[in-house]
Amino acid sequence: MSSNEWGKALLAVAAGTVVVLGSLHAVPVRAASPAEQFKAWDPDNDGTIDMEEAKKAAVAKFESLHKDHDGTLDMKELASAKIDEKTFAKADVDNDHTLDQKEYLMVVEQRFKAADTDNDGTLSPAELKTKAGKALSALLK
Ligand SMILES: [Ca+2]
Ligand SMILES: [Ca+2]
Ligand SMILES: [Ca+2]
Repeated sequence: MSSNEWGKALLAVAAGTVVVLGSLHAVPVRAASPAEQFKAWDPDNDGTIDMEEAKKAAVAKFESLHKDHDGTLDMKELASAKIDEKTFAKADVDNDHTLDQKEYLMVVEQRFKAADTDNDGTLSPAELKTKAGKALSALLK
């Protein structure tokens, strides 16, 4: 599937259209729909993601990226988290050119706050769909 098709699919979901991922065929591992994804990050099922829930998901992601189990992630391991060099450099407070879990969670915290546009301490599905919300999602999934 081309990235263009993905973009269209995401737009359709954002517009509230029901997209049956299966109909896009030939996806070897079926990706979770945004709604399913949201549910997975909202274990208390209150319809919003709070900081604790975001950090829990982020820790799970950190563990899954953490293939060599040395306690830190380098730029390469962080590829799917979409952390750019500038963010990386800022988050790497001990300057060892890797992010440990604490440093990773700092980025989560930053992006969470950026995405929480109404400043109520939680993220609604709508807030998660914003640019900042998507940047946060990349750290969680
Ligand atoms: Ca929740
Ligand atoms: Ca570091
Ligand atoms: Ca909010």
